[in-house]
This record gives sequence, structure tokens and C-alpha cells, in this order.
Amino acid sequence: MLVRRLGAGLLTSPNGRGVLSEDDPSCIGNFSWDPDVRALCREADLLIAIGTRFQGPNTESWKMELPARLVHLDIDSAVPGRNYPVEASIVADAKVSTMALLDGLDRVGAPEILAETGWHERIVSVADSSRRRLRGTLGPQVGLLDGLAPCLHPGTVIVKDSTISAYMWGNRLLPVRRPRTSITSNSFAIGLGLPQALGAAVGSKEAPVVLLAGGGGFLLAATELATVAQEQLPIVALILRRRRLRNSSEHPGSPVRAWRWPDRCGAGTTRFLRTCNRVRDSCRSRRLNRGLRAGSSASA
Ligand SMILES: Cc1ncc(C[n+]2csc(CCOP(=O)(O)OP(=O)(O)O)c2C)c(N)n1
Repeated sequence: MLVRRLGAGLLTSPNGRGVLSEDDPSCIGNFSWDPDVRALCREADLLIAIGTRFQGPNTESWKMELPARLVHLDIDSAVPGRNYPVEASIVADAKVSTMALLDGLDRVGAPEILAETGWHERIVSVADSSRRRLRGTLGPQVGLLDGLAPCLHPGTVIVKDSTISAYMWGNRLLPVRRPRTSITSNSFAIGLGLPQALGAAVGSKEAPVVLLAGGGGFLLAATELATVAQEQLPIVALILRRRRLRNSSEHPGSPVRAWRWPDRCGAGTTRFLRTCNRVRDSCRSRRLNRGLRAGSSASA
């Protein structure tokens, strides 16, 4: 794999998450806003950008400094050089061209790079500090993150509507371990979460699909619950209530209302965590998925 061969760190956009497991020490993740990550990018000798448009929200509207040596690889010839000047562009399929780069490194006899430079240790330390820094800003929501994260199977598809909880921690700290298991809207429009979860539940081999949504965004497409019921789709919706989350000290013990289709659960952290545990149990049970697909009335 190119990242290992180069001794590089991997920084992802929100939608690139999962291309390498976030448990891998080379994976920095979706942390382009972090000051230590910014410093790392400024100091790097070379950046190889693969399949990214360097969107404004991920680069602080292109204020993020990148190394002068930027190689930009994309299948769309209009992308390289559009937002940042490039030293070289490669217009090709990402998989084919990364394999070709690996072959090229072997052909020219490039040594196993950077083992002795301390760069890898720096990457590991920056990945750790950026996570710690963000966790330190979450306040009581850290309990939701810590409650949910261990309940997810590596293959669980998690869909995030554009809710504050998704911006704050869902899109960065809730770990993603496999490609295509983290879905979030690029447009920042609220309301797409439930329809996206619905599609993911039809396409995913793991059950259930987990949706994180704010109350406002969820209501925009709540009528799709009829489709969820009709198709008996295994979706767990965690609906976060902003006022409760922001003012949790005034509403002790009740930062979130969590419920699952078709049974409505009450409010409270305990119930949220209970729902998370059901997610975990359901993730473990492949039989659930098979049962649902066979049209049984098994519940998530
Ligand atoms: C389709 C659409 N309409 C309006 C907005 C503007 N907007 C951004 S956040 C937000 C409130 C979202 O509330 P909620 O879904 O409860 O999530 P929260 O961020 O409060 O957790 C609105 C209306 C938007 N982003 N997209």
C-alpha cells in the first residue's frame, strides 16, 4: 500500500474516511482543521492528493497551506489544479494509478523511506493530539461518542445528517474502519440522512444501518418512515435534540432522545446507551439481516 511504502500519513476528507482503517497508525483521518495537522501539511516535502477536490469547508476556504510539491490524481481532468496549483497531475483511475506508483517505486529501487526520520512518529503523535484536542471541546457530548463508538461493528454503515453532533464528533471521532461505511452529505443540506440511511440499508450487507440526525433534519424526510416500515429496513435512528445537548447542565441526565423504529423509547442517556447496545447486538447478528431480507418481522 502506497501510504506504508512511503511512510506517509493519510489525511482524509469527510467522504474519504474508511479508505484506510482509522485504527491504522498512519491514518490521521478527517482533521484538516486541526492546527497540528496544518503544521504537518506545511512541513511535508510532498503531498499526493487522490480523488479530492479540496473543497472549501475542508480547507478553510483554501487558506490551508499545502506543500509546494503537490501531485494531484483524479479521474476528472478538470479537478487537478482547480483549487491549488500542482507540480504534476495524473488523470486516471485512483486504484490503477496508485498501483502504478507502487510499481514505479520498486522499479527505481526506492528505499523503504523515512523509517529513520521520525516522520511516522510525528504522524502518530499528530493524529493523537488532534483527537484529544477535539474531544476536549465536546463537553457532555463526549458521553454519547463514548457510548456509541464501541457498539458499532467495523462494517456498520453510519449515516450522518448535517447536525451539529455530526460536524462536531460524528464526522471525525466516531471511528470508520472500512470503505463506504461512513455517509454524510457534501452539500450541508439537512434532511438527507433518513433517505440515505434507507438506501444504505437496502445496499448494505451488515445490519442495522445507524443514522445520526438532529430533530429538525430528521423531520424534513420523516415521511420516509413509511418506506422503512413497508420494506422492513433495519435502521436505528439516533435523534439528537440540540437544546438539550447545549443546555445539558439545566437538563441533567437528559441530553438526548433516542428511539428506534418501530418502538419509541423515552428520553435520557440511559436509554440512548441502551439503544447503542441494541445496535451492537444487532451488528453481531447476521441472522437479523438475513431474516429481514427474507421478509420476517424481526426487529432491530
Ligand atoms: C435544506 C436545508 N435547510 C436549511 C438549512 C439551514 N440549517 C442549517 S442547520 C439547521 C438546523 C438543523 O437542526 P437539527 O436538524 O435539529 O440539527 P442540529 O444542528 O440542531 O443538531 C438549519 C435549518 C440547511 N442546512 N439545509
